[in-house]
Order: sequence, then structure tokens, then C-alpha cells
Amino acid sequence: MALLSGCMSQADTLFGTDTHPADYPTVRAFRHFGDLLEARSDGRLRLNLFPGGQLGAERDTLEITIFGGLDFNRVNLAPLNSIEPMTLVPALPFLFDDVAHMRRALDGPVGAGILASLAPHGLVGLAFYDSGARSFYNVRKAIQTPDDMRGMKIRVPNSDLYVGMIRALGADATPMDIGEVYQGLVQGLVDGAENNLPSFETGRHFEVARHFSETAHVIGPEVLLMSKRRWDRLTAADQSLVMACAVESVPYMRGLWDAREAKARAALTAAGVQFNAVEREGFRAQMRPVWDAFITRADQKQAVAEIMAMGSGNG
Ligand code: GTR
Repeated sequence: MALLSGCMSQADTLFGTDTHPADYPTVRAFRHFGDLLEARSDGRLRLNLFPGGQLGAERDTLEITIFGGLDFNRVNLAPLNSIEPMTLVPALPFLFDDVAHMRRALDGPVGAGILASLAPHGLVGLAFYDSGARSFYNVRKAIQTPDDMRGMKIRVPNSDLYVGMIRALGADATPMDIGEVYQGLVQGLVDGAENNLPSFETGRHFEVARHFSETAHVIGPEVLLMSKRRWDRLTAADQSLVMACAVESVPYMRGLWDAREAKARAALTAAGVQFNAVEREGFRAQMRPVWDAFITRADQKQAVAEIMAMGSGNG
């Protein structure tokens, strides 16, 4: 039987997951990647994608991917922070000037180095996807300065860096999966959270947290991953194909992302969410100590320096 299946070029189904629902830009780009892969492999490699957090919390599906129970996963860098220190770099607060700076830096050798750093942990980093900028939102009031956050309970992803950022502002950090945030806000477990506009909208967090304060403190990307166990079983030609299809899905994703962000802002404004500008310099200064706390290795420092050199100089 093994001999038979080895001889036949039958379709191979590859399983993937993404925490967001089917129409979210990361999921649509992931599907596009799968379509490219299927077409270019003449139907041999097929993606079966499970969106919407159906398979569990991001941190759990990540572990399953590492152990080879899932072939692909799309996650944010945050749950990778405790696994690989290089992933802390693009998640630093106020590192990138804007999304264009992030795209420029991560499309080059620094980005390639960060993706490559995942291999010893059982993950192949295929490509970075956009995630816009993360800002604070809460149920109480417009946040204008770091002082306004004192004592607030803020949900963060499962990452010590994010916990550090919130503590640096004098607020309390509560790590939890994004799937639990809506209930957490409703039940008062947390006063607020921080994320990009499409996540704030998709998770319906805006129904409870009516103030969105535009700190844009993290412009950390998403990442498309493959389980290294599965990757190692692909032929070299199929590995190149997987990589090429992932890279090709990036510009598609960026187009979707920009459109979705604009759409989310319009919908949230129409739904009565109160947006406000903040004193960004105050947040930058107060969050800055996390750079020294989390960027301790020479390779991390080198990557930070290279990224800053590609910005406008005020990172
Ligand atoms: C979103 C990201 C998710 C998840 C989430 C979170 O922006 O797309 O993958 O990491 O943030 O805050 O948990």
C-alpha cells in the first residue's frame, strides 16, 4: 500500500488554521496562497483551511503546528515572542514609523533573518502579513496620556513583552486569547485591550469598548508559518513552490489589508465609536524601557539598528 501510494501522484491535503473569520484579510490571503499552491502543483498540494479559531487559541494551535499536527498556521508575532527572541524585534513599541517602514524593513534581509530564526523551533517562516497598527480601546474614557491608563486592566496577547508594555504605563496586564476578549470586556474582567481596527471590529469589541485612542504603539506583523516536520518531508522543488506561493500572496494581502482598514474605520465611526488622538511622545517615552529589557542579544540589537536605519530617524 505504501509502495502504491508512493508511486501515485495523488493529492496531498495540507491543513492550516487562522484565528480570524473567513472574510478577514489574513484568511483570504491564506486561501489565495492555497489556491496558488494547488494550481501550480497541478492539484497535488491542497490546502484545507480552518479559520475562525475553530481549532483553538493561537498559542495552542502554534504548539500543534510545531509538533506537526497542523501543516500551516497564520499567527501574530506575539505568541512567538516566548519561543524565539528575534520575534520580539518587530513587536517593539514605536519601532516602525509607519506601516510603509515595516513593509520596507521586513521585505529585506532583516525580515528574512527573523523568519529564518524560527526553524530551530520547528517552524518555517514563509512570509509576513500586515497587521496595521495596534492602539488602545476601553470601556471607560478617552485615553490621552499614559496617566489616563493608570490602574486600568488591559488585555494583552500571551507575550511578556506586551505585559511589560502595559506595566510600563502603570496599567495592569491580563494575558488572554483574543477569542475571550469580548466576554472579558462584557464581564468587566478587563477595562480594555489593544489591537488594530479590523480585529477591534471583527471581534465586536467595539460594542462594549466605545473609546479608541490612537496610540499606534505597535506595528507588529502577522506571520504565515509551516510546520518544519511537514516541510522536511516535501521535495526541494515543492519547498520552493510553497515559498514562492507564500511570497506571492503578500502583495495580495496588503491590498486587502488597506481596504479592510479603511472599511473598518468607516463602519466603526458609523457605529458611534469615539476615536481620539493621543500624546504619542508620552507613550513612546514611557514604553521605551521595554526595549532594554527585551532586546539583550547582539543579533536582536543588530536587527533593531538596521530597522531604525531604514526609517525616518525617530524610531
Ligand atoms: C490580531 C492578530 C491575531 C491575534 C490578535 C491578538 O491583530 O491578527 O492573530 O494575535 O491580534 O491580539 O491576540
